[in-house]
Amino acid sequence: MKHVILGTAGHIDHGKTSLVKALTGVDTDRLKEEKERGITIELGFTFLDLPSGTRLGIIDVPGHEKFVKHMVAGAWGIDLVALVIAADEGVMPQTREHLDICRLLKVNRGLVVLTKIDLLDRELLELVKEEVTEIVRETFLENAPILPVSSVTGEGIPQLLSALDLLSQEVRGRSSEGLFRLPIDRVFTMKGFGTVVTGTMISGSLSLGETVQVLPSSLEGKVRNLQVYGRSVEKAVAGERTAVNLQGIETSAVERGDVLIRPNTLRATQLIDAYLEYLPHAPRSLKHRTKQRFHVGTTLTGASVFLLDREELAPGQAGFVQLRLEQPVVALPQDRFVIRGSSAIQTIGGGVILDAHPDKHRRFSSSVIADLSLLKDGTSEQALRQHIDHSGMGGIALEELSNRVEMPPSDVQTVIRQMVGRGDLLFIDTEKLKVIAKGPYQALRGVALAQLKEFHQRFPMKFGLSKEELRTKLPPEVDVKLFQILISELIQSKEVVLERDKLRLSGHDISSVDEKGLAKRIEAAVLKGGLQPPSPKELSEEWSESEGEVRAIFEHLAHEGVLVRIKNEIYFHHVPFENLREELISYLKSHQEITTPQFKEMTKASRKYVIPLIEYFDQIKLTLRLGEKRVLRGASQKADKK
Ligand SMILES: Nc1nc2c(ncn2[C@@H]2O[C@H](COP(=O)(O)OP(=O)(O)OP(=O)(O)O)[C@@H](O)[C@H]2O)c(=O)[nH]1
Ligand SMILES: [Mg+2]
Repeated sequence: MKHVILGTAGHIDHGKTSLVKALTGVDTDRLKEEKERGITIELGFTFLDLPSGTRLGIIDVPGHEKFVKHMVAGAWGIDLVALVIAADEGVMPQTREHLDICRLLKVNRGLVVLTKIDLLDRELLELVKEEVTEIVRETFLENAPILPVSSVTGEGIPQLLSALDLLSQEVRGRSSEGLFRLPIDRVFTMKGFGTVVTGTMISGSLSLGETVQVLPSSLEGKVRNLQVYGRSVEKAVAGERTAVNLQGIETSAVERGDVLIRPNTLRATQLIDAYLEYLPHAPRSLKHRTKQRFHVGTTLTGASVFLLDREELAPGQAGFVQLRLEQPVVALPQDRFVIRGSSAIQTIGGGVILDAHPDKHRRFSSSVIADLSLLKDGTSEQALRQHIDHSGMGGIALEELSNRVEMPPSDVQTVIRQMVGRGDLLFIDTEKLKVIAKGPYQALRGVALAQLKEFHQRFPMKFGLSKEELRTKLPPEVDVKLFQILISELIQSKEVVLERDKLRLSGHDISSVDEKGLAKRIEAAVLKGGLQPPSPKELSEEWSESEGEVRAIFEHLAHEGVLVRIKNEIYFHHVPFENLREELISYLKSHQEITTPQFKEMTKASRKYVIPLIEYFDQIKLTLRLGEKRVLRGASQKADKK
């Protein structure tokens, strides 16, 4: 069954509620105060099945100027409006204001109903029609039908029904593909059931038993019962008036203006970029940074309006603004909003949300304005691309993107995969669908290479730096996964070498920076030392060279295999070391074992070298210590096996 939502609009006492009753038989004024005062205060809800079979949900709004905020909440998300004008009174202030609100909210279909025609002459009716034609000029109601009715006699009601039926055919169904979102317009307790919230489902769908979350409080509950127009259903979809019985959430913890979502699919925001249309009959120019009332969904909060592209906004002008909100709200790009004045309370403007999670902007920045222009006039896909490009070196995940564009997450996914396929993006995390754009990735790569280069320049004698050290030199938003991808890619492309846990540029070569020829001198000195070689400290003191530099070259030479590092301060030249090793092996082969004094005799070195040396042979598993003696490891194993 097709579902279409109709909202009433119009000045106080012009017969909106009576009209709804004439159409449906239901009196939507339920409150005692409403009955006593004969006015509507809260939103009223009912529905009607049209001859074609479409189910028409009806939201009746109050006309009283004090309750315009309720009217905005009611009108947000309607498909059709019935602008109600009492024929005996004609156009009045809230007639215009409600029309403005509908226009700003981009309600784009509706009709005008002239009520109370039983109270006046037909000639006068023509005059009222002229007045109506005047106010709807250049609005979405310009060519809309004008239907004279009497809710008392029933005259004109059948014609109104047909007109509504016809209009309903033109309404496009909402996408149930998008993120589930239900701006709450009523909260109450149902005896034996607990908390019930109602609203018009803006997008997506919801099923019985699902877990839902209330924003901005983030409270979670379960869908215990689900109703659409008073009938229990398994599943409710976008466009339907939905009542959700929530298990696990107190009635007092929810209020009108909250939004029901699936947990963690959307985040509330207090900073919004928007395109604001300032109404031609606003009383004065809108100055930068003034505080106004901001309506979105069923929420109302205070907002400071930062004008991004001009000093002030004159009546009739439009411009880019950044709204800083007093309370967090849930919003998505393409959502419409209304601004009402904070002192003289009247509707002064409204427009479209462009980004619900922007950065704070500098004013008069041409790049900011260019970006916002694209969000305003471009396609969702272009907007998506822009957000990915701007997400910088940290990349951006699907969940965040779903908060930034008006696109079902499944579509976002498709576009991301296409862009990855084309090489425009790189996956950082295929599970979370986190991506980084090519530009920022290249920039990140540049930063990493520059950091390595700088390190080599500062410490020419060091091989390189550890992965962790390099990571601390990159922007903090770069996560572990991205870092791993970057390092592997740099190694694969042979621009960077990973050796002994150190990263270095492949072109970095210590000998090329050793201008003093220290490496040669050290090699000679250590070779000359034979089995009693000088330490880095001794040489640096003897030659008055920097100890760090000398030590780095020792390390380098050890790395190159010229020296053998036995212990911290003890390096042997590989030639005497190899000779010793050969001698030891042949000794053990003929004598089976060797004591430390015998080994000392073999080396002719002092204990300072002898002990570390023999321990080193144990360590490299050439020898095996058995009490005071050493044997060849292989030989002892053979002996064991026997
Ligand atoms: N004679 C006549 N009276 C009507 C008609 N429609 C409404 N009325 C009367 O006008 C008064 C106001 O009607 P409502 O339907 O409450 O007006 P409303 O637009 O809902 O008012 P608010 O919700 O407070 O803005 C009531 O006394 C109705 O009986 C009509 O078609 N003919
Ligand atoms: Mg009413």
